[in-house]
Amino acid sequence: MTTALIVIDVQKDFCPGGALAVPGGDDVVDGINMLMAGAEAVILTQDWHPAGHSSFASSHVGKSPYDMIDMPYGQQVLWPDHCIQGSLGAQFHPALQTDRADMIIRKGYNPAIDSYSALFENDHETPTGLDGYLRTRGITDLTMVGLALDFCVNFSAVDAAKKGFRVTVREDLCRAIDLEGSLAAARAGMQVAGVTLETGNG
Ligand code: VGL
Ligand code: ZN
Repeated sequence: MTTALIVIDVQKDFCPGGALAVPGGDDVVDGINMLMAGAEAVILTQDWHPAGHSSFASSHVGKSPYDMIDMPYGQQVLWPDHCIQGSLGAQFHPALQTDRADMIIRKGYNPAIDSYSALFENDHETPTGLDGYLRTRGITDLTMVGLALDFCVNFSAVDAAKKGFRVTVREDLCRAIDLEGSLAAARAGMQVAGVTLETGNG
């Protein structure tokens, strides 16, 4: 059994002052650094959108951030422009110990599809390649932390559990956006998928 720590989207744009700030997003950085220090394998994900990405409200006439839209792959929340490739906001939080990462996987680069999950784009079928990477390294167990608990952490945890990994989400090292009940729905969905939700010592 080998466990990897998956650090999801701890980027400037998801921290206070950023374009899509998650409340308390930067509070998790120190605890994640401590967890990384003792981890067997560390993978960072980085939300990485081209300008004009289809998940941005600004790409749709008459739409505002947090509106919903029907995409060919299902419903999609529209976001403020965020994590644009090469921008300052797409950088990792400056205090995150990125040197500990074995791999950094970028996602959301396809202009037509959003990608919350570290394993699949939002059509739930286009792979990012992370599943193969983990398997070829013999990784069986995943601990997930980061931003946002109800979007990218949630989608990543559920997809990984469906793929047969044993997944634990450390809720104390995540923060949520919580749009219209999205946090409660995410917790329920993760539990149904067999994800273990931990709050720290457990
Ligand atoms: C995320 C919304 C849009 C996340 C990424 O990291 O949870 N949320 N892009
Ligand atoms: Zn995004």
